[in-house]
Amino acid sequence: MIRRWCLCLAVLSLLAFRPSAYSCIALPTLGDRVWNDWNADGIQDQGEPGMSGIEVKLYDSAENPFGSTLTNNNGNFSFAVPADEYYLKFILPDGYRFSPMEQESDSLLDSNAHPRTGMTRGITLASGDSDPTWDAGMHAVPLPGTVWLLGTGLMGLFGFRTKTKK
Ligand SMILES: [Ca+2]
Ligand SMILES: [Ca+2]
Repeated sequence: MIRRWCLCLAVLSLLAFRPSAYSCIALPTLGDRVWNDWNADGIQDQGEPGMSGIEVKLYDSAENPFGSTLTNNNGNFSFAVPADEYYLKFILPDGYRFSPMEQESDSLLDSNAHPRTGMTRGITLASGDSDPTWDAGMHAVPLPGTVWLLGTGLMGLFGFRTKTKK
């Protein structure tokens, strides 16, 4: 019993004189979301879902690769990195385009991927920062024939006769 108390006192003494032994230094973080921008306006509207499994690459201030990750089921991603300047690059899946960037004054809701390259502007992170304003809106490229089908639907709507099997 005495031995156990001695051990506890020894541990507490160490912690008391070395606060760094039990405190963690949190790295700055950045993120936040890739979403399916159904109306292609570059703004996260209510009901537009996140896109999972999208690759997001991180580059350092010299534009060297620094890391990469995939978005989760909600389309979210994040990096915890040392304070510095970084760039993100979002990788488009087949059949998608980027939405227009920075269309909204609310940076939590706008898209930050360049429509041609998928790269963001430089992101400066200082110690203790948490920046969840970096997003990418993507929308499906219409497949060939979509206009034809729409036209067919409109013709039906306006009373054109269609053949049906009896
Ligand atoms: Ca939208
Ligand atoms: Ca944003």
